[in-house]
Amino acid sequence: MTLIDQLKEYKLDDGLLVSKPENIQYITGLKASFGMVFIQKSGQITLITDGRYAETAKQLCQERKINFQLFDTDFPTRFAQKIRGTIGVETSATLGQLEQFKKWFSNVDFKPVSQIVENIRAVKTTEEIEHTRITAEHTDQVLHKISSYIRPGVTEIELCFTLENLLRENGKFGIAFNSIVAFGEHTARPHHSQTDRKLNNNEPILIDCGSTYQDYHSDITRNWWCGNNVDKKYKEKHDLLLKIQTQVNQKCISGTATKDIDNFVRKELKSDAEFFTHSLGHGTGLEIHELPNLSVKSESILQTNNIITCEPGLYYPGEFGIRIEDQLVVESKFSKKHILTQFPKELQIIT
Ligand SMILES: [Mn+2]
Repeated sequence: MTLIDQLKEYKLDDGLLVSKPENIQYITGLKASFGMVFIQKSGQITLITDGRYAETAKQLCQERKINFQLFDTDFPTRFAQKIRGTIGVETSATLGQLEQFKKWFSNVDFKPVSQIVENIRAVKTTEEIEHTRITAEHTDQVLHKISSYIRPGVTEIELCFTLENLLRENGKFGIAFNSIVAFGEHTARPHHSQTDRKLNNNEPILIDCGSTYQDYHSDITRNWWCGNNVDKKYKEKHDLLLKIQTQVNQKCISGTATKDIDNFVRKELKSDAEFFTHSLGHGTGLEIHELPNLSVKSESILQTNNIITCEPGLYYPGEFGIRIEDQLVVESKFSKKHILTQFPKELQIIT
């Protein structure tokens, strides 16, 4: 599936205006706070940006054989007003952006469309998979290192700071998202923000983090226990989740409806299903959350070379929560080597 196929499918005979930064980056290679890409059915692509990015943009356009238009005061008369017809505009554009587009492209009717470029981005190239593999391997190494910082008395904020320094590794990698570091009862909040709460002996720890390499994101969640006396209920629920998560990874093969995979988890959890309070997973790439969605509400079918997370969780308010998250490359058959996150999934006990 190419962009041009997508334009045909969405009946955008006069073209598509792309404004989402990650989509612009995907098509042209340009990372910019301001830009647009105009795509025509003929296959002609035009990158539009202002003077701050012009030099980089021109070079990229030359390499990729796309047209360049400088966004300056003459842009509306020189380029935009010459475009006519019905042009697709991404629903990710803000109302403010749309008002501006209407002023510049005054002879155009805009038709809101969603997920055109995102549908293409969902299937990764060899290079994109390689970038993700590199960043996932790095995050695995960081998790091995962070274990030595998990000790009674450390606060969530301190541990998170150490974690994120390790993830950056002197600038070689970036941070994929605000890392989640939760102790004790805080682990029951799936997206907890770290506090100055100290870790006590015989408490659980949940860490959900990732790094970026060439702007591709890794994402992993693991669980630790500090102390010798692992709570019986906690251990039981961790064992249950581990068993199901391992099984569900094997169901992530091309041709499978993601809602069926999500439903499988809920069925296996039986009476604990009510404590699994979010969807099963998501695609990753230039963004941390992209297509496909793994959810009961999703119509997505897994495709070869999707990169997805598989992250069932159980959350018992006021007590504890557990989430086991792997990131994997979808293929037609399951193999352990398609799992990008190789850090052990078993409960990590720190004594
Ligand atoms: Mn995730």
